[in-house]
Amino acid sequence: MNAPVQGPLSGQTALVTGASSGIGAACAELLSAAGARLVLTGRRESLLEELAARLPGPSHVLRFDVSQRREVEDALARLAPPFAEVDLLVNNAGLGLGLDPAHQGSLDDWERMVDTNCKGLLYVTRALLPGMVARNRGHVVNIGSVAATYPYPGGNVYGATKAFVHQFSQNLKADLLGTRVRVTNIEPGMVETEFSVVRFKGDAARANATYAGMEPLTARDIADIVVWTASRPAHVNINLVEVMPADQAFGSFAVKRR
Ligand code: NDP
Ligand code: 8X3
Repeated sequence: MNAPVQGPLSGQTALVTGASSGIGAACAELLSAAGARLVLTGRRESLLEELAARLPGPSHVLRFDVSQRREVEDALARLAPPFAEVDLLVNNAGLGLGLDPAHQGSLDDWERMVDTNCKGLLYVTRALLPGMVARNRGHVVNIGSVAATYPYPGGNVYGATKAFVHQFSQNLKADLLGTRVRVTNIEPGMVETEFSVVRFKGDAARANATYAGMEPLTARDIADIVVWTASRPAHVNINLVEVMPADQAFGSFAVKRR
């Protein structure tokens, strides 16, 4: 195993869900460079092993599907020292599926988004939070989305799952008052990752078109923010960070004229 790296997060253990690609992988890289030991989770174990091999510091791979409650509980219960005491949980695993209007949307897709983005985040959080409270030390960083606040056609259930993340983050903060456990919700706009390939079910041309002619955020831009929030002094809680590319903004209200 790699030797620990000296940095602002030295001695801390960070668990990242969805570390096999995109924002999660970038978080793992920057958190490792900042000194944290990493628990890398996701379903694609081979990608997690490749990531572990290129991290500068120590890490442990844990394969589980966040949407499967027993899998989550069993996997996290197997964590052994020095990885068992998680200081920083990055709830990043998530997905959007489709952009169909609600009356044509796939219920299967909707269920998967709810099971992953909402229930999965709850399973992991509920499993790790008691330890953080008992140690009176910890930080939950949720990856929400601008879609939580700003609706767009076809965003229906994806946006609603991220609104859930937004509200749950704030309610967590309320429950954790009096403890030294922090809660942060980071809400990005367009970030070029595998997100759109997943949303359009492998249609690479449609995914690429999403970012054509503009400069999206990178996964590293979001990981930078995660490391920044995690390395603030223990008495500072960054509640919410909303971030967009300079090339993205809000639309006006749509009006149907007859
Ligand atoms: P990617 O598709 O690149 O990464 C998604 C990650 O989530 C993968 O590592 C995947 O791992 C993991 N994941 C998905 N489903 C599950 C599951 N059931 N169990 C465990 N892990 C799962 O996309 P991003 O990096 O862009 O997405 C990360 C987060 O950022 C998501 O929550 C997304 O909603 C959010 N976000 C993304 C934006 C963007 O524009 N890209 C903007 C705003 C928010 P594996 O397949 O190995 O399980
Ligand atoms: C992903 C960004 O704008 O496609 O959360 O909803 S967006």
